[in-house]
Amino acid sequence: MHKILLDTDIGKFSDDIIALLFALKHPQAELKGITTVGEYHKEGADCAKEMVECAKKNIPVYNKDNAADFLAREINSHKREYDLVAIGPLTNIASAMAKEPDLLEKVNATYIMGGGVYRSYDPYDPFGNYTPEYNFAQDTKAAQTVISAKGNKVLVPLDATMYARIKKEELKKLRELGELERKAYELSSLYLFTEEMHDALALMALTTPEIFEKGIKKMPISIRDDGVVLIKGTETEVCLDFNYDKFKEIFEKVIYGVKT
Ligand SMILES: [Ca+2]
Repeated sequence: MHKILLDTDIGKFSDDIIALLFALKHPQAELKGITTVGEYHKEGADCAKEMVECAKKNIPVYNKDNAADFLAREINSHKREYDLVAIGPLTNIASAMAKEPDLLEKVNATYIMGGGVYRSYDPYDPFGNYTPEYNFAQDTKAAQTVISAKGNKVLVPLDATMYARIKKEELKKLRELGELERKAYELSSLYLFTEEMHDALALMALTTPEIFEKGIKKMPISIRDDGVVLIKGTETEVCLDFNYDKFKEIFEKVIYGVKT
């Protein structure tokens, strides 16, 4: 069983909601805490609480104001028991590291959705500019702190996540399933919807790394002051490529299936 701490900017993006649904439904995943980050961290915490309630689980939810304390305390008292999955800007993780500098060495691994290695720009830039990926660009200092830290880190960048597409039309299926799935669909429609399941793919790097058949590479990584990923620096495992059919199969099984 994977014991997971999920740090998410769920208050802005729908793919975080689908990722949370994935974590709640995955038979080998046990969510031990959710922390929210980013500009909409308060709305995000409310949204996560609604999902947790619908799933009839008892999972603590903290927002940016108290996330660092929770993460530092929880990880410190469960050394090497947890995996940390960060699917938003890395503000909370860096703040927790300010309290516990060797935080990332006290988890099994830290999974990070962020950046782009060979594709270092955000395809959603409204002006069509080649700007760096959102999570890293939002808090570059935090991203630099996390990426340069010791500990096992697995980066899931845009190079892979841009191809983890699920059509919005297809997700309408969620309305016909249980209460939790319906809630996930309703909440998704309140937020910026992306067909790329960036964040669910980051969770799959933990739960089913075999889908990255060719793609997990140890690379030296650092982050430039504007958020661009450089291929020099601290050793990080990077998921560059995955098998789409396997991704889709797992996505459907977990998201539309019944948790056993
Ligand atoms: Ca996110």
